[in-house]
Amino acid sequence: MVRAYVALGANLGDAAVALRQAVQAIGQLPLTEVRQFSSLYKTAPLNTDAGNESPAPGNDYLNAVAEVETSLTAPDLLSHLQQIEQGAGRERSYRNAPRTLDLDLLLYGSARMESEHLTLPHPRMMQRAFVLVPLAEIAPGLVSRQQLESVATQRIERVGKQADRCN
Ligand code: A4P
Ligand code: MG
Repeated sequence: MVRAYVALGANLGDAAVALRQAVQAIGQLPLTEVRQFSSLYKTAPLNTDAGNESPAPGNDYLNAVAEVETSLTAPDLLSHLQQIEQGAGRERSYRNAPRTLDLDLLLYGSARMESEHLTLPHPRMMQRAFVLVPLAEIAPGLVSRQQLESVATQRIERVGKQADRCN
């Protein structure tokens, strides 16, 4: 089993319901268990183009991070996550478009890889409070104080605590 971290985000429709349904769906994937699910966080929309996260127009997002243990390979896990996105009615209209559900694979054990479809660790995770704050909540050893300070200007507010164990 490999420990992996998945970022969840939504800013269309009932985002809280979308995130809760998504973590349930992740827990039902083959060879996969959800170990922890962070609080939900209300976050200011960021334009994530060019690796330079800046404020963007649009609704606030809800974001969270889940810790899973899986025996799926990283590409298989990503492909299952994309199927869950599709099931939530996501249309890939354009980059950074508002979305009913976005699932990004942040970390897969200590794997490092860069392929057409999958880069690990997720290349922009360290620039995003909406990833680092919920990740630090459930895996404090993975995020340093300096990393949190570097995203401290990005607006983020905790809105709901989840049960620690979801399986
Ligand atoms: N891909 C490569 N590596 C990965 C990985 N580690 N995890 C590829 C997930 N996907 C990975 O993703 C584009 C392609 O990245 C996929 O084909 C996949 O094979 P996508 O989900 O289709 O498109 P996207 O979500 O529009 O792009 P991306 O890069 O995931 O967008 P971002 O960078 O995640 O930004 N503001 C707030 N506050 N909260 C948010 O959640 N999210 C975004 C989306 C923008 N602003 C936000 C938030
Ligand atoms: Mg994505």
